[in-house]
Amino acid sequence: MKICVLGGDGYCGWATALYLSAKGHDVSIIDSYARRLWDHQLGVQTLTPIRNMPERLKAWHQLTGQHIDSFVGDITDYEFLASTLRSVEPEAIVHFAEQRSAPYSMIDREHAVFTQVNNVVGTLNLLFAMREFCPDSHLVKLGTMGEYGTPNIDIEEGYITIEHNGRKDVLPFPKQPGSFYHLSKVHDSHNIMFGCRIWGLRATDLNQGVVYGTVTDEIELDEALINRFDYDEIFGTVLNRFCIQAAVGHPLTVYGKGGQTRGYLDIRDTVRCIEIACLNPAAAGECRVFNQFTEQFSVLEIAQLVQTAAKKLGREVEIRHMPTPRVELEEHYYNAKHSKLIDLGLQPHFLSESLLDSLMNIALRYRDRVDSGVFMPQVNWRNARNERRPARAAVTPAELALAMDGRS
Ligand code: NAD
Ligand code: USQ
Repeated sequence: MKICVLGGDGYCGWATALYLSAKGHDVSIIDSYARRLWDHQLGVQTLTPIRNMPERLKAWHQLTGQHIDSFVGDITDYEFLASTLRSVEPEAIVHFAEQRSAPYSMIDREHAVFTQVNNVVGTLNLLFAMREFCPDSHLVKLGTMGEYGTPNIDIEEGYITIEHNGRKDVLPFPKQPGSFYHLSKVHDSHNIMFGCRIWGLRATDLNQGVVYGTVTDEIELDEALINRFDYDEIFGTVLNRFCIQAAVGHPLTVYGKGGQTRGYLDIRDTVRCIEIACLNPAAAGECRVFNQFTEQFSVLEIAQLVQTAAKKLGREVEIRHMPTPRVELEEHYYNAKHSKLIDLGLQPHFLSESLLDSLMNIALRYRDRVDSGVFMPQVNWRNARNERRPARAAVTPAELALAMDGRS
């Protein structure tokens, strides 16, 4: 298939682009490299030294003979997006290209506004460009489990049957998101549903849980293909953060009681879920929702699993509870359905000790790059304006220029 991966320079997008290319699909990437810029502005960097896009793509071509096209631009720029889609004529469009950090969106007004404009306008532009230039293409959009929040009832896959005053209907599942970022995904979902309804577009909204891991079969082929492994308080997700904290002997930062329960999945399952969605497109006018995760854990359970795995590697690590900087339930009911991707053939990689070992070993390999100053949370949901520590020159201007190179 001809597949366009929006956000293909990012954590999930890069792994997905390589996986789809390895499967023989004709892949092109669209990315503005905005994420590399945000890291630079925040003074943080991925643990792993990711290469710039031209180097990544050259290495992939040399290793496999496969060619991936790259288009550098911002999808909030309609002319750029439309002309790119017109030239690529994709059968499927996988959309990862958003600002995806909840803490980033809660720093202050500017970051909240930026997040919602970037995400909602980008997705809206995409819907209009699809309608105009590739109306039969299938949109595979990354949503998030956090759109649902933590209701005191079972979470369905996108829709719920409701009986009210003797009448019955199937309606979108209620959304109670926990950050301005998660809210941007809810707004996207509504816009996508509307686009399918009025224009007959086809879409799959993948409500993904928290992703962990960094390696896939393709990424493992060569150091030049290395993927992101974020661990800072803004972009690091909890399981990845705990593995790096454990590797360097930092206490595991459990927010509050640690009863916050979420759906999780291995990045190797992310890439497979995307392939499954692409190979089984939604019908014209249909907006499907799949819950994309494989297991649910509380934060404390994850901390305990990491603590045990670290001990087996000879490392004692403390679990430290601290007040949660977020506004979230610290203990709650959680039971989210997630059978639709399994029904279509997903065979999950469940969280294992060997995976935790390998993540900690990656952390040890790059331990010189670990900045322990970015472990503690500084963005508090209750503040309208969070003071963040000044950005440090983690990435030099020369490195940034190199990262951004690719326009030529
Ligand atoms: P990421 O930040 O690593 O990658 C996102 C990529 O999109 C970056 O390369 C960035 O430069 C690009 N981008 C952002 N805005 C853009 C724009 N306007 N135009 C062009 N490019 C733009 O994020 P990720 O972890 O790979 O997440 C990808 C998607 O998956 C996001 O939509 C996120 O909400 C969703 N998701 C991620 C997780 C997770 O745990 N990482 C979990 C659930 C859902
Ligand atoms: N948490 C800790 N300690 C930490 C970091 C986080 O206890 O050091 C807690 C948080 O308070 C939260 C949970 O762990 O309760 C998950 O936090 P997270 O930062 O790993 O994930 P989250 O902010 O929910 O966002 C991530 C991705 C986002 C994606 C989402 C999926 O950054 O793009 O949408 O996971 S979901 O959570 O299902 O909405």
